[in-house]
Amino acid sequence: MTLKIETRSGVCGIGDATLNGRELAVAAYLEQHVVPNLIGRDAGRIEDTWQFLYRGAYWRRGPVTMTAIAAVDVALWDILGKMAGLPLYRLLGGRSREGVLVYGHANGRDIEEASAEVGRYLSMGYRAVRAQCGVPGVKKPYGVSRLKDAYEPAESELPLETEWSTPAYLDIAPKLFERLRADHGRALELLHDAHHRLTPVEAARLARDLEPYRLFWLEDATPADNPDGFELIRRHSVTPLAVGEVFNSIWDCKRLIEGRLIDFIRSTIVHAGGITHVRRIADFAAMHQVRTGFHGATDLSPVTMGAALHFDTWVPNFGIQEYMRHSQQTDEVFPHDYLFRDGRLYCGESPGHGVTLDEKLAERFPYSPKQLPVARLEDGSMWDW
Ligand code: EZ4
Ligand code: CO
Repeated sequence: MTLKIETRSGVCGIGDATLNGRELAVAAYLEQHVVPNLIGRDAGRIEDTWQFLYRGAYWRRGPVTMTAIAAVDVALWDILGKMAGLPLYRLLGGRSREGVLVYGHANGRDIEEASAEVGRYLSMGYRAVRAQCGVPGVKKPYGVSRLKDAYEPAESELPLETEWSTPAYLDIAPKLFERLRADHGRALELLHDAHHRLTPVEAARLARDLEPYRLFWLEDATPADNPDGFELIRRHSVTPLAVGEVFNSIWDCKRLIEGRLIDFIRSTIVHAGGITHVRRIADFAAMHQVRTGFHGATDLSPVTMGAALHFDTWVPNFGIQEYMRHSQQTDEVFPHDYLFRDGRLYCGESPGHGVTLDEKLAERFPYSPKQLPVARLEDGSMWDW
Protein backbone atom coordinates (compact mmCIF):
# COMPACT_ATOMS: atom_id res chain seq x y z
CA MET A 1 0.00 0.00 0.00
CA THR A 2 1.60 3.24 -1.13
CA LEU A 3 0.42 6.80 -0.56
CA LYS A 4 1.33 9.49 -3.07
CA ILE A 5 0.93 13.16 -2.18
CA GLU A 6 1.19 15.91 -4.77
CA THR A 7 1.53 19.59 -3.94
CA ARG A 8 -0.20 22.36 -5.84
CA SER A 9 3.17 23.25 -7.39
CA GLY A 10 3.47 19.67 -8.71
CA VAL A 11 6.01 18.15 -6.30
CA CYS A 12 5.26 14.50 -5.47
CA GLY A 13 6.26 12.46 -2.44
CA ILE A 14 5.47 8.86 -1.57
CA GLY A 15 5.05 7.01 1.71
CA ASP A 16 4.67 3.31 2.50
CA ALA A 17 1.35 2.32 4.15
CA THR A 18 1.73 -1.46 4.21
CA LEU A 19 0.33 -3.35 7.19
CA ASN A 20 0.71 -6.97 6.16
CA GLY A 21 -2.61 -8.83 6.22
CA ARG A 22 -4.56 -5.73 7.35
CA GLU A 23 -3.65 -3.43 4.45
CA LEU A 24 -7.21 -2.53 3.41
CA ALA A 25 -7.91 -1.15 6.87
CA VAL A 26 -5.09 1.37 6.38
CA ALA A 27 -6.32 2.19 2.87
CA ALA A 28 -9.82 2.93 4.19
CA TYR A 29 -8.42 4.95 7.10
CA LEU A 30 -6.38 7.04 4.68
CA GLU A 31 -9.06 7.45 2.04
CA GLN A 32 -11.98 8.13 4.34
CA HIS A 33 -10.44 9.88 7.30
CA VAL A 34 -7.02 11.31 6.44
CA VAL A 35 -6.80 12.39 2.81
CA PRO A 36 -9.80 14.81 3.02
CA ASN A 37 -7.91 16.63 5.79
CA LEU A 38 -4.77 16.99 3.70
CA ILE A 39 -6.29 18.81 0.74
CA GLY A 40 -5.16 22.42 0.84
CA ARG A 41 -2.77 22.06 3.81
CA ASP A 42 0.77 23.42 3.67
CA ALA A 43 2.97 20.40 2.79
CA GLY A 44 5.87 22.00 4.65
CA ARG A 45 4.10 21.84 8.02
CA ILE A 46 5.13 18.25 8.70
CA GLU A 47 5.09 18.48 12.50
CA ASP A 48 1.75 20.23 12.63
CA THR A 49 0.22 17.69 10.25
CA TRP A 50 1.55 14.87 12.43
CA GLN A 51 0.07 16.45 15.55
CA PHE A 52 -3.20 17.07 13.74
CA LEU A 53 -3.49 13.41 12.68
CA TYR A 54 -2.42 12.08 16.09
CA ARG A 55 -3.81 14.48 18.69
CA GLY A 56 -6.60 15.69 16.51
CA ALA A 57 -8.02 12.22 15.84
CA TYR A 58 -8.99 11.68 19.49
CA TRP A 59 -8.76 7.87 18.85
CA ARG A 60 -5.01 7.67 18.93
CA ARG A 61 -2.37 4.99 18.44
CA GLY A 62 -2.82 1.45 17.14
CA PRO A 63 -1.19 -0.11 14.07
CA VAL A 64 -3.79 1.07 11.53
CA THR A 65 -3.76 4.71 12.64
CA MET A 66 0.01 4.90 13.10
CA THR A 67 0.73 3.26 9.72
CA ALA A 68 -1.59 5.76 8.02
CA ILE A 69 0.12 8.67 9.81
CA ALA A 70 3.53 7.23 8.83
CA ALA A 71 2.56 7.13 5.16
CA VAL A 72 1.63 10.83 5.22
CA ASP A 73 4.70 11.78 7.24
CA VAL A 74 7.19 9.98 4.97
CA ALA A 75 5.56 11.42 1.84
CA LEU A 76 5.84 14.93 3.34
CA TRP A 77 9.53 14.45 4.25
CA ASP A 78 10.08 13.22 0.69
CA ILE A 79 8.44 16.38 -0.64
CA LEU A 80 10.50 18.59 1.68
CA GLY A 81 13.69 16.94 0.43
CA LYS A 82 12.69 17.48 -3.16
CA MET A 83 11.81 21.13 -2.52
CA ALA A 84 15.11 21.72 -0.72
CA GLY A 85 17.07 19.66 -3.24
CA LEU A 86 18.55 17.62 -0.37
CA PRO A 87 18.65 13.94 0.52
CA LEU A 88 16.62 13.11 3.62
CA TYR A 89 19.63 12.30 5.83
CA ARG A 90 20.86 15.87 5.41
CA LEU A 91 17.51 17.28 6.49
CA LEU A 92 17.71 15.14 9.62
CA GLY A 93 21.12 16.49 10.61
CA GLY A 94 23.61 14.95 8.24
CA ARG A 95 25.77 11.88 8.04
CA SER A 96 26.91 10.02 11.15
CA ARG A 97 28.40 7.04 9.27
CA GLU A 98 29.41 6.00 5.79
CA GLY A 99 27.31 2.87 5.43
CA VAL A 100 24.60 1.07 7.37
CA LEU A 101 25.36 -2.39 8.78
CA VAL A 102 22.61 -4.78 7.68
CA TYR A 103 21.70 -8.36 8.46
CA GLY A 104 20.27 -10.88 6.04
CA HIS A 105 18.09 -13.92 6.67
CA ALA A 106 19.59 -17.41 6.46
CA ASN A 107 17.20 -20.27 7.04
CA GLY A 108 17.20 -24.01 6.51
CA ARG A 109 14.95 -26.98 7.10
CA ASP A 110 17.67 -28.37 9.39
CA ILE A 111 20.93 -27.20 10.98
CA GLU A 112 22.98 -28.44 8.04
CA GLU A 113 21.00 -26.41 5.53
CA ALA A 114 20.90 -23.32 7.77
CA SER A 115 24.68 -23.37 8.15
CA ALA A 116 25.14 -23.68 4.38
CA GLU A 117 22.82 -20.68 3.98
CA VAL A 118 24.88 -18.64 6.45
CA GLY A 119 27.90 -19.51 4.32
CA ARG A 120 26.08 -18.25 1.24
CA TYR A 121 25.33 -14.93 2.95
CA LEU A 122 28.97 -14.58 3.97
CA SER A 123 30.04 -15.14 0.37
CA MET A 124 27.63 -12.33 -0.69
CA GLY A 125 29.52 -10.00 1.67
CA TYR A 126 27.21 -9.97 4.69
CA ARG A 127 28.82 -9.33 8.09
CA ALA A 128 25.66 -10.08 10.08
CA VAL A 129 23.15 -12.88 9.52
CA ARG A 130 19.93 -13.93 11.22
CA ALA A 131 19.69 -17.70 11.37
CA GLN A 132 16.57 -19.87 11.77
CA CYS A 133 16.18 -23.61 11.27
CA GLY A 134 13.48 -26.25 11.20
CA VAL A 135 12.28 -27.74 14.45
CA PRO A 136 11.96 -31.55 14.52
CA GLY A 137 8.30 -32.56 14.56
CA VAL A 138 7.08 -29.04 13.70
CA LYS A 139 5.53 -28.43 10.30
CA LYS A 140 6.25 -24.93 8.98
CA PRO A 141 8.12 -23.32 11.90
CA TYR A 142 8.53 -19.56 11.71
CA GLY A 143 11.13 -18.16 9.32
CA VAL A 144 11.89 -21.28 7.28
CA SER A 145 10.84 -20.84 3.69
CA ARG A 146 11.30 -22.47 0.33
CA LEU A 147 11.95 -19.08 -1.23
CA LYS A 148 15.55 -18.32 -0.41
CA ASP A 149 15.91 -14.70 -1.38
CA ALA A 150 12.53 -13.01 -1.10
CA TYR A 151 10.64 -14.64 1.76
CA GLU A 152 7.02 -13.49 2.09
CA PRO A 153 5.37 -14.72 5.27
CA ALA A 154 1.76 -13.94 4.20
CA GLU A 155 1.14 -16.92 1.96
CA SER A 156 -2.57 -17.61 1.67
CA GLU A 157 -5.90 -15.82 1.48
CA LEU A 158 -6.95 -17.21 4.85
CA PRO A 159 -4.28 -17.75 7.53
CA LEU A 160 -2.24 -20.90 7.13
CA GLU A 161 -2.46 -23.05 10.29
CA THR A 162 1.05 -23.89 11.52
CA GLU A 163 2.20 -25.92 14.54
CA TRP A 164 4.49 -25.09 17.37
CA SER A 165 6.44 -27.08 19.95
CA THR A 166 8.39 -25.06 22.49
CA PRO A 167 10.32 -28.03 24.02
CA ALA A 168 11.59 -29.16 20.60
CA TYR A 169 12.57 -25.57 19.72
CA LEU A 170 14.39 -24.92 23.01
CA ASP A 171 16.34 -28.09 22.35
CA ILE A 172 17.45 -27.31 18.81
CA ALA A 173 18.10 -23.55 18.85
CA PRO A 174 21.34 -23.68 20.91
CA LYS A 175 22.57 -26.59 18.75
CA LEU A 176 22.06 -24.45 15.66
CA PHE A 177 24.26 -21.66 17.04
CA GLU A 178 26.91 -24.05 18.37
CA ARG A 179 27.21 -25.38 14.84
CA LEU A 180 27.24 -21.91 13.24
CA ARG A 181 30.13 -20.77 15.43
CA ALA A 182 32.01 -23.99 14.70
CA ASP A 183 31.47 -23.61 10.93
CA HIS A 184 31.83 -19.84 10.52
CA GLY A 185 33.99 -18.57 13.40
CA ARG A 186 33.53 -15.76 15.90
CA ALA A 187 33.80 -12.61 13.75
CA LEU A 188 30.39 -12.88 12.10
CA GLU A 189 27.44 -11.23 13.88
CA LEU A 190 24.65 -13.74 14.46
CA LEU A 191 21.02 -12.91 15.22
CA HIS A 192 17.94 -14.97 15.98
CA ASP A 193 14.18 -14.32 16.11
CA ALA A 194 12.03 -16.33 18.58
CA HIS A 195 8.99 -14.55 17.11
CA HIS A 196 7.00 -14.18 20.35
CA ARG A 197 6.76 -17.95 20.90
CA LEU A 198 8.14 -18.25 24.46
CA THR A 199 6.96 -17.50 27.97
CA PRO A 200 9.32 -15.27 29.96
CA VAL A 201 10.98 -18.16 31.82
CA GLU A 202 11.40 -20.15 28.61
CA ALA A 203 12.89 -17.07 26.96
CA ALA A 204 15.28 -16.68 29.91
CA ARG A 205 16.44 -20.27 29.45
CA LEU A 206 17.00 -19.79 25.72
CA ALA A 207 18.86 -16.51 26.22
CA ARG A 208 21.13 -18.21 28.79
CA ASP A 209 21.70 -21.29 26.63
CA LEU A 210 22.71 -19.05 23.70
CA GLU A 211 25.26 -17.02 25.69
CA PRO A 212 28.34 -19.02 24.61
CA TYR A 213 27.62 -18.17 20.95
CA ARG A 214 27.64 -14.39 21.49
CA LEU A 215 24.52 -13.35 19.63
CA PHE A 216 24.21 -9.79 18.36
CA TRP A 217 20.63 -10.13 19.56
CA LEU A 218 17.79 -12.42 20.44
CA GLU A 219 14.62 -10.92 19.00
CA ASP A 220 11.05 -11.04 20.32
CA ALA A 221 11.94 -13.62 22.94
CA THR A 222 8.50 -13.26 24.53
CA PRO A 223 5.45 -11.14 23.62
CA ALA A 224 6.14 -7.58 24.76
CA ASP A 225 2.50 -6.78 25.50
CA ASN A 226 3.56 -7.14 29.10
CA PRO A 227 7.05 -5.65 29.45
CA ASP A 228 7.47 -7.19 32.92
CA GLY A 229 8.40 -10.47 31.24
CA PHE A 230 11.67 -8.92 30.13
CA GLU A 231 12.76 -8.32 33.72
CA LEU A 232 12.77 -12.05 34.23
CA ILE A 233 14.88 -12.62 31.10
CA ARG A 234 17.36 -9.92 32.19
CA ARG A 235 17.74 -11.52 35.60
CA HIS A 236 19.11 -14.68 33.99
CA SER A 237 21.04 -13.69 30.90
CA VAL A 238 23.32 -11.16 29.22
CA THR A 239 22.30 -12.11 25.68
CA PRO A 240 21.32 -8.78 24.06
CA LEU A 241 17.59 -8.40 23.42
CA ALA A 242 15.68 -6.74 20.58
CA VAL A 243 11.96 -5.96 20.58
CA GLY A 244 9.44 -3.74 18.88
CA GLU A 245 8.63 -4.60 15.27
CA VAL A 246 4.93 -4.72 16.19
CA PHE A 247 5.06 -1.56 18.34
CA ASN A 248 3.49 1.58 16.97
CA SER A 249 4.20 4.28 19.53
CA ILE A 250 6.80 5.53 21.98
CA TRP A 251 4.39 4.48 24.71
CA ASP A 252 4.79 0.82 23.71
CA CYS A 253 8.57 1.12 24.15
CA LYS A 254 8.79 3.41 27.15
CA ARG A 255 9.09 0.95 30.01
CA LEU A 256 11.36 -1.46 28.11
CA ILE A 257 13.75 1.36 27.24
CA GLU A 258 13.58 3.22 30.54
CA GLY A 259 14.11 0.01 32.50
CA ARG A 260 17.00 -0.99 30.20
CA LEU A 261 15.15 -4.25 29.61
CA ILE A 262 16.17 -4.33 25.93
CA ASP A 263 19.28 -3.37 23.95
CA PHE A 264 17.77 -2.67 20.53
CA ILE A 265 14.47 -1.06 19.58
CA ARG A 266 12.95 -2.41 16.37
CA SER A 267 9.98 -0.05 15.89
CA THR A 268 10.19 1.17 12.37
CA ILE A 269 9.14 4.15 10.33
CA VAL A 270 6.12 2.61 8.55
CA HIS A 271 4.43 1.15 11.62
CA ALA A 272 5.33 3.74 14.25
CA GLY A 273 4.10 7.03 12.92
CA GLY A 274 6.83 7.90 10.43
CA ILE A 275 10.11 9.75 10.71
CA THR A 276 8.62 12.43 12.97
CA HIS A 277 7.69 9.88 15.66
CA VAL A 278 10.48 7.31 15.29
CA ARG A 279 12.97 10.15 15.76
CA ARG A 280 11.47 10.72 19.21
CA ILE A 281 11.73 7.00 20.01
CA ALA A 282 15.37 6.95 18.88
CA ASP A 283 16.27 10.01 20.96
CA PHE A 284 14.59 8.53 24.02
CA ALA A 285 16.41 5.23 23.42
CA ALA A 286 19.75 7.05 23.14
CA MET A 287 19.33 8.41 26.67
CA HIS A 288 19.22 4.80 27.90
CA GLN A 289 22.00 3.27 25.77
CA VAL A 290 19.44 1.48 23.60
CA ARG A 291 20.29 1.39 19.90
CA THR A 292 18.11 1.13 16.80
CA GLY A 293 17.56 -2.09 14.84
CA PHE A 294 14.69 -1.35 12.50
CA HIS A 295 12.41 -4.02 11.15
CA GLY A 296 13.18 -4.47 7.46
CA ALA A 297 11.21 -7.47 6.24
CA THR A 298 9.99 -7.82 2.66
CA ASP A 299 6.49 -6.72 3.63
CA LEU A 300 7.86 -3.25 4.38
CA SER A 301 8.16 -1.71 0.93
CA PRO A 302 11.34 -0.27 -0.61
CA VAL A 303 9.93 3.16 0.34
CA THR A 304 10.32 2.24 4.01
CA MET A 305 13.76 0.79 3.32
CA GLY A 306 14.86 3.98 1.57
CA ALA A 307 13.56 6.22 4.36
CA ALA A 308 15.06 3.93 7.01
CA LEU A 309 18.50 4.03 5.37
CA HIS A 310 18.53 7.83 5.47
CA PHE A 311 17.45 7.68 9.10
CA ASP A 312 20.11 5.03 9.89
CA THR A 313 22.77 7.17 8.17
CA TRP A 314 21.93 10.04 10.50
CA VAL A 315 20.79 8.53 13.83
CA PRO A 316 23.61 8.67 16.42
CA ASN A 317 22.54 5.52 18.31
CA PHE A 318 22.36 3.26 15.28
CA GLY A 319 22.70 -0.48 15.87
CA ILE A 320 21.84 -2.48 12.76
CA GLN A 321 19.24 -2.57 9.97
CA GLU A 322 17.31 -5.69 8.93
CA TYR A 323 17.55 -6.30 5.20
CA MET A 324 15.46 -9.03 3.64
CA ARG A 325 15.96 -8.50 -0.03
CA HIS A 326 12.83 -7.65 -2.00
CA SER A 327 12.00 -9.67 -5.09
CA GLN A 328 13.29 -8.33 -8.39
CA GLN A 329 9.69 -7.47 -9.35
CA THR A 330 9.24 -5.37 -6.20
CA ASP A 331 12.55 -3.60 -6.81
CA GLU A 332 11.46 -2.78 -10.35
CA VAL A 333 8.12 -1.35 -9.23
CA PHE A 334 9.98 0.87 -6.73
CA PRO A 335 13.09 2.26 -8.48
CA HIS A 336 15.57 3.40 -5.82
CA ASP A 337 19.12 4.61 -5.39
CA TYR A 338 20.25 2.67 -2.29
CA LEU A 339 22.80 -0.06 -2.81
CA PHE A 340 24.42 -2.97 -0.99
CA ARG A 341 28.20 -3.30 -0.72
CA ASP A 342 30.34 -5.40 1.63
CA GLY A 343 27.64 -6.06 4.20
CA ARG A 344 26.37 -2.50 4.34
CA LEU A 345 23.62 -0.54 2.62
CA TYR A 346 24.28 2.98 1.38
CA CYS A 347 21.50 5.51 0.88
CA GLY A 348 21.71 7.63 -2.25
CA GLU A 349 22.15 11.37 -2.72
CA SER A 350 18.99 12.12 -4.66
CA PRO A 351 16.57 14.55 -2.99
CA GLY A 352 14.08 13.08 -0.51
CA HIS A 353 14.21 9.39 0.39
CA GLY A 354 15.29 8.37 -3.08
CA VAL A 355 12.53 5.83 -3.81
CA THR A 356 9.94 6.30 -6.54
CA LEU A 357 6.95 4.30 -7.81
CA ASP A 358 6.58 3.05 -11.36
CA GLU A 359 2.80 3.32 -11.49
CA LYS A 360 2.48 1.81 -14.96
CA LEU A 361 4.45 -1.26 -13.97
CA ALA A 362 2.53 -1.55 -10.69
CA GLU A 363 -0.73 -1.83 -12.65
CA ARG A 364 0.51 -5.14 -14.01
CA PHE A 365 0.29 -6.71 -10.54
CA PRO A 366 -3.34 -6.89 -9.38
CA TYR A 367 -4.06 -7.02 -5.66
CA SER A 368 -4.31 -10.52 -4.28
CA PRO A 369 -5.25 -10.62 -0.57
CA LYS A 370 -2.99 -12.64 1.74
CA GLN A 371 -2.90 -13.03 5.50
CA LEU A 372 -0.12 -14.02 7.88
CA PRO A 373 -0.16 -17.59 9.27
CA VAL A 374 -1.37 -18.55 12.74
CA ALA A 375 0.24 -21.08 15.10
CA ARG A 376 -1.22 -23.75 17.36
CA LEU A 377 0.40 -25.96 19.97
CA GLU A 378 0.35 -29.75 19.48
CA ASP A 379 -2.91 -30.03 21.45
CA GLY A 380 -4.59 -27.47 19.21
CA SER A 381 -4.37 -24.42 21.52
CA MET A 382 -4.01 -21.15 19.71
CA TRP A 383 -0.50 -19.72 20.20
CA ASP A 384 1.46 -16.65 19.12
CA TRP A 385 2.66 -16.80 15.52
O1 EZ4 B 1 7.21 -11.89 10.72
O2 EZ4 B 1 7.35 -8.93 8.72
O3 EZ4 B 1 12.01 -9.96 11.95
N1 EZ4 B 1 11.22 -10.08 11.09
C1 EZ4 B 1 10.02 -10.63 11.22
C2 EZ4 B 1 9.13 -10.64 10.00
C3 EZ4 B 1 7.65 -10.60 10.35
C4 EZ4 B 1 6.85 -10.16 9.16
C5 EZ4 B 1 5.37 -10.01 9.47
O4 EZ4 B 1 4.69 -9.58 8.35
O5 EZ4 B 1 9.68 -11.08 12.29
O6 EZ4 B 1 9.42 -11.77 9.21
CO1 CO C 1 10.98 -10.33 13.84
